[in-house]
Amino acid sequence: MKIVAVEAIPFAIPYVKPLKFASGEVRAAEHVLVRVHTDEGVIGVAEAPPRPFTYGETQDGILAVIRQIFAPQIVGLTLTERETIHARLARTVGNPTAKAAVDMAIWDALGRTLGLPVTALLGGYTDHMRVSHMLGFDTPETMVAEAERINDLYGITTFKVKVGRRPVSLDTAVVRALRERFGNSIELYIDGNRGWTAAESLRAMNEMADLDLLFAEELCPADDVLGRRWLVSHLDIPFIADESVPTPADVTREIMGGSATAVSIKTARTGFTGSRRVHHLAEGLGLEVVMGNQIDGQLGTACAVAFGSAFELTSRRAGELSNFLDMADDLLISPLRIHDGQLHVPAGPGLGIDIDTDKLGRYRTDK
Ligand code: MUC
Ligand code: MG
Repeated sequence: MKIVAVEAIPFAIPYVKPLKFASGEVRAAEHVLVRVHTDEGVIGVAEAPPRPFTYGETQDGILAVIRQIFAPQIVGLTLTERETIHARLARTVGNPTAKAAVDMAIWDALGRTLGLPVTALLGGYTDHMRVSHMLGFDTPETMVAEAERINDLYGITTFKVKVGRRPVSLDTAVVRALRERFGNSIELYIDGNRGWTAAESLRAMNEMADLDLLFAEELCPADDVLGRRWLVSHLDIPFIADESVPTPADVTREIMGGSATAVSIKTARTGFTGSRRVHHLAEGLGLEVVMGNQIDGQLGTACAVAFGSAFELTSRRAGELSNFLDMADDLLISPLRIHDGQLHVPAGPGLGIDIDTDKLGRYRTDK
């Protein structure tokens, strides 16, 4: 079970439909595949999605930090020394998706070595989650049409609407159009990616008071400390902290400071080891939790559903597990399939997935 090598491989797969939101836009999955090799010939995998506009990580930066800093710190340790590995990676501030991918590839290698699914090792609560789909910026008509398409094709009935950084009236018109088209047959919530001020956020929330929103996520920046606390104190639905809580300590700060009342857990940024910590913290504090999506490919989504299904709290709400639908292709031999609004955890040891080496050969950008 000794780790003998950690590889970081850049790849790029275009999006058929780019996703636009208040803090940025994604047109291609320019991610990093991490492969952890053991002395028994087992290979664990995971992917790191750079989000420069959120965490400041870039594809080149992820390759460098894994190859030059993280790999030398963990080669020679065994797969069961996960807390030692976590402590060594945690010495470096930031770099959340690079750390998370290394952590999850180690869990995958451990599961494959033991012949057990990672989801069972984590908690084994259930084998599937309901899926929530993210609707990126467009006109109200186009966003309603997209929700109809996703609902028809995949049976998805929960939608997260991206808002912020464009006229508030346009965003509220989108949410109103969705509610009018689908009535109470769908769940709706919004994510501002810090695009509004606290005052704009409250005005928008008041305008949408009759639209039965489930949650409001990261509407204004957490650094507007008093403004955000004021906003959250005026809301009667949970306010989800997402990019303001990349670590468990950030969760404590935001929740205890009154700047959020719910948490988005993203395995892409806290891996399995850190996401467990966030889950336990949320459970202890009695917080709502949503499994978020860092605009992951299928490998990242397999990680999110493995974790989300492992616990009662994380599987309660629909998880954001469908961004990969907008990609032109992916790396897995057996693609993930969403049916009846649900995604099942791939069966099998580790993450239950295998990388298609032909596809990796086609999309890797280092050869
Ligand atoms: C989300 O929930 O915010 C967009 C930016 C980011 O960091 O994650 C995505 C989705
Ligand atoms: Mg978000």
